[in-house]
Amino acid sequence: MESQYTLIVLLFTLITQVLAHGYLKSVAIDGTTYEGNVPDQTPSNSPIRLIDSVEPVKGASNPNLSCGQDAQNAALVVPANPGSQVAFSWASGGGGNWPHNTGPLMTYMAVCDGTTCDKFDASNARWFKIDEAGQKSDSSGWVQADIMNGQSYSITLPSDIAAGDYLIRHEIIALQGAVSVGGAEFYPSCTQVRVGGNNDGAPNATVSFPGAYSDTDPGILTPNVYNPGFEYVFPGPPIASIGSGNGNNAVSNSDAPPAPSSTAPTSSALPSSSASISDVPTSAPGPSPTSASTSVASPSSSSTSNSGSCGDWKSNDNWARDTYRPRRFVKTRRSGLH
Ligand SMILES: [Cu+2]
Repeated sequence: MESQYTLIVLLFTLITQVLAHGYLKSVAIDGTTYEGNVPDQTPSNSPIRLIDSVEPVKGASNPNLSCGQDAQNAALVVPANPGSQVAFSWASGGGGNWPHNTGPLMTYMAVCDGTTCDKFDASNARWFKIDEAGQKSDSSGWVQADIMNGQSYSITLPSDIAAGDYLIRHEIIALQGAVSVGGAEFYPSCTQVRVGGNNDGAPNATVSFPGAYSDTDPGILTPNVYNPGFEYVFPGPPIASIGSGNGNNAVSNSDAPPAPSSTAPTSSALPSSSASISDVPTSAPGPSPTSASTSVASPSSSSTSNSGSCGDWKSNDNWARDTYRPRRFVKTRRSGLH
């Protein structure tokens, strides 16, 4: 009898731990949606590389930091263009909304050098950052909280990028456990695209994964993340500048130590309007708050108490949100996310 009870408790704990993590569920490029694969299931045709677990990647030197947990090459390389809109939709391991609300979203690209992306080994990739989103400029919380509320996150591919096959590495870092070294949760994803056009733009610098982050970076070890006035410093390189003058030499001139983005020449290269949160296309208008500040207030305040480890459901009220959440917020959105 007692052992049965123990088993039930154990199973329940395992289930809620899985629910408390997540993965990239789908990608939409200029309005065409490509479903990803449920982690550890038989892969179907997708441009999103299949990972084998919804658990986070831990540790900045983890080889899985490139494309996620034991990521397999995907079957499809899907069309995109310079300036394409790419929208990323995340889900929890249980299929509900993404369960975390604190930490950055960052997006990188890498040329699939010498081959097509369905055959490219991501450990050789030379990555350049094209977007980053952290705290909202109006101090209403993190952009990641909007993902938890069921929204997708959109970026614009660089308008002058050269034609060819690329991996798009879109990543969420969840910081609720990042009060100690190694506590940050990395959720990398890789999507295989073929950029058309006849531009010749290349990035001014590239980095490797692992390599671009350190476990003690101020954006990865964040003991003060829930303190009032906390200002986030993005890890990794600054957003790359893409120019035809950079040429291919710049691409191979890689592995320079990443500069902290606070000291780097950052935002001039990035049109600040290029990134936006948008509603999940399938969501229906509901009786939800239409003001962004109102609807963000509740997730960000719940995050304050959500400082335990991700899998600890007792300190994480999000598991219930995953399981029972009956609706999605639809909200009017303005620019100025950076
Ligand atoms: Cu998690």
